[in-house]
Amino acid sequence: MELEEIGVAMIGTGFMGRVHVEALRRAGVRVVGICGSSPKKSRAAARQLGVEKSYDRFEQAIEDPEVNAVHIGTPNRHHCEMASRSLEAGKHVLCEKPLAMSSAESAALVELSRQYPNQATSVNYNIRFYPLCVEAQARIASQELGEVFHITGSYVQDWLLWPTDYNWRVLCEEGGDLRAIADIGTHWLDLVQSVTGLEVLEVMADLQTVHQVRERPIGEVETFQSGGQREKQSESIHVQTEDAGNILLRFNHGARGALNVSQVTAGRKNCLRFEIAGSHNSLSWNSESPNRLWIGHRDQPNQLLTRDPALMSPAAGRVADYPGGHNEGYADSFKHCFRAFYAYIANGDFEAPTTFPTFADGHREVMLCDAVLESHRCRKWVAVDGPAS
Ligand code: SOE
Repeated sequence: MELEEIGVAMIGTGFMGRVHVEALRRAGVRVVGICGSSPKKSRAAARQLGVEKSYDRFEQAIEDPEVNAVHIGTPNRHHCEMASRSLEAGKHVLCEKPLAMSSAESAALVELSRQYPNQATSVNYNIRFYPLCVEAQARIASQELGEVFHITGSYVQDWLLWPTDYNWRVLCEEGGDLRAIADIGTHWLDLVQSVTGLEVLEVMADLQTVHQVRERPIGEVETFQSGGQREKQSESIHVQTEDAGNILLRFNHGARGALNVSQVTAGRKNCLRFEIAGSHNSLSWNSESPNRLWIGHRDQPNQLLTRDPALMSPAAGRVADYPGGHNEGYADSFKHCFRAFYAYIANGDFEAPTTFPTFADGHREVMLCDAVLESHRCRKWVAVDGPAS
């Protein structure tokens, strides 16, 4: 199947709906229709984004013969059912993270996807596709760092800093028992495992709910929305999900790590940082200045590599579309993730190795979340269940 023949239905009209539609088009993939939580929202999104069809109901999207693939960008509680029904309807599926509300659900999705070997499935860990993250991966694979000793870092944001900040993600019924860890912590965990090739085996977690009561505006609130919503009428709600957490990590091959996650760190808008210390060099990267990779040396001056296809490995060059000095960032990482997914579908060899995060990776992240929650509750080290992906 040619890339231009592939049609996509986008489910979800919030922040992710907009980002996916734009990135799909930049990847050369046609968006056939969009579906929101009400016919009115579907119509409004189709109009704003210039999408041909608006679906009144999810069923219309998966029954549409023009649709080959479904993108799911809804609150987490819908992921499992929508992904299952899309697979059963014969569609390829790309789902937002976390893949499901529980590891029972994500395991069932992996199992179901095996019954449809000619349909591709992916979970959107887009950060893997920043060029300098691929560069870090290539340098580690070529042994430039030597043995990896430890991996530290954080993923911090401030959009839920105030008790008047609210979004569906704070409710466990909508997003799952874990919030900050599942929403952004799993991005970091997926990224460092993909960059280093190591796997997290055990975790020791301490979670923190800063605001046990939040003010929920009457009406709807978008991710990252602020300001106006505080003037709206609101009601107090009890919050059980965590605003922040610290996790000690044990990887295979003896590597150790530590991760700090927070959605209440003033001034950090959307900041993922990692530092990887190896026996020869270290590497450090920050998503808020994504076009620079710091390379640390013991016996010579440190280096700062600016993203430039001419100066990076071929693998990193493949996910950099612009010359050095022409910054690429967040939106481009989605484009490259989707490009990898649709190149695989267009190629039609569903036994070929995948170059994008799969449902198995998504399931592994949900199992990591289970271990984090158990560790926090029991105040002890917990092994991550099941085989690594
Ligand atoms: C909200 O925390 C959020 O939109 C995440 O859900 C995304 O995965 C991340 O890219 C930005 O922040």
